[in-house]
Amino acid sequence: MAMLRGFLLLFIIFSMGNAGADLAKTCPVGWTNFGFRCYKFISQPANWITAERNCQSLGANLASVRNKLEKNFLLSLLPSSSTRSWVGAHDGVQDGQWMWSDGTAFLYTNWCPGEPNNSQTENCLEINFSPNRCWNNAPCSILKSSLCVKDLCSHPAPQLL
Ligand SMILES: [Ca+2]
Ligand SMILES: [Ca+2]
Repeated sequence: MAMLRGFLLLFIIFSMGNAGADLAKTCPVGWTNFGFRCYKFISQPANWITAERNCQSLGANLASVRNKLEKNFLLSLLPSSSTRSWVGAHDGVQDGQWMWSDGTAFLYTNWCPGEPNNSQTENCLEINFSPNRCWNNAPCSILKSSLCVKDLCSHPAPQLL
């Protein structure tokens, strides 16, 4: 009976046409789904801008964080509790004005106590800093692992030429 219900559910889903197709969307191989986005941990150490460009080459950006659930999920992607990793926020345009590279509004934060500090020299955001696994601003030139994000339903940009 449970099996029959399962088949029925599948039938209903696939009968929904485009809606069914959307439900069936999955992240590319090597990416992990959370919510409506796909995430990838990049172990190769890089400075912040190189890490962002690398994410862009994969059709993504350095990860933005919108809430506590996403913050915790990103931590779960790190190979150890001491792996400090770049995400997509910087205040390089204007000191103290933090922005996410993917355009997400910078609203949720998880700064460590006393952070962000050294406002002129630390313009990029790393996660998993200190035993509290909170956020730190650090010099963008430091080499770290990184986390990329892209939308589950994103499509390649149309070729203009
Ligand atoms: Ca700064
Ligand atoms: Ca700092």
